[in-house]
Amino acid sequence: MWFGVISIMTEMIATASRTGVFGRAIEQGILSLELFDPRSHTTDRHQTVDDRPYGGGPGMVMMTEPLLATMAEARTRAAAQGIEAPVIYLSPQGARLDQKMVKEFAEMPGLTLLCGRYEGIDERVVERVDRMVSVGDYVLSGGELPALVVMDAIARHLPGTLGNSASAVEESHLDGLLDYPHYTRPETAGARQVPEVLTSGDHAAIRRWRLKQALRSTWLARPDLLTARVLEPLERELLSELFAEGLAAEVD
Ligand code: 4HQ
Repeated sequence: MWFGVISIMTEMIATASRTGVFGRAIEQGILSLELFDPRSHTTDRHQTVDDRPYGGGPGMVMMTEPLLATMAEARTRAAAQGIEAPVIYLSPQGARLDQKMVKEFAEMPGLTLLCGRYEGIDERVVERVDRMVSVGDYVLSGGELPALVVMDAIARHLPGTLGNSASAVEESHLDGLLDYPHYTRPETAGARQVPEVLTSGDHAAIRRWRLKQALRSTWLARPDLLTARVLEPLERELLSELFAEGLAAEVD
């Protein structure tokens, strides 16, 4: 998959993209990333990309010309590789990113992520983007972190990445639920023991325990996720058990 990122802070994207699942996906050629800086589409000595808002008020607004020229450059670069990469503007006014959207994006050949700074971008550029995506209801100082969030979540879904092979299969029956608790060595840490079932070697029992724990933490932290979900008979049974136990964490 091809990612183009339009940003006046390309170093932020470049640095993060060298690490973790993302960095490895690039090394393996599963992902390619191209950075586009609107400052390279300015003509003045100070490489100005922002100006004062019409109507007054605080802060600055990113100007149309450098952004539109950069979008054209990104489109040309993608097209040269036979890729169509719709432009997504990261904004709190966008549709909230969720796992369904991530999976949809992961099916696409490319995406161009447009990162704003200051108070945002001129509305005439907003009119030219294909979609707007938000990573949550809070205000950040730029779209770079949201762009990294979007790309990281997508990267895990691309065939061949670490996130894909192992967890994708497993995740299918836990989709839409919060994660179950994880343990590693030592078996005893302080006074706390690893739940016995996990060292039993009984894989069916482990699967059942994990599903039950996932249902428990989802019910406690995000009940809205459960009401949005069609529950399997086993899931109903495990939830009933949990309620009967008063949602206790462990029944040793
Ligand atoms: N931004 N989800 C960029 C955000 C944001 C979010 C604020 C985006 C500032 C210029 N983006 N503007 N939340 O807070 O995507």
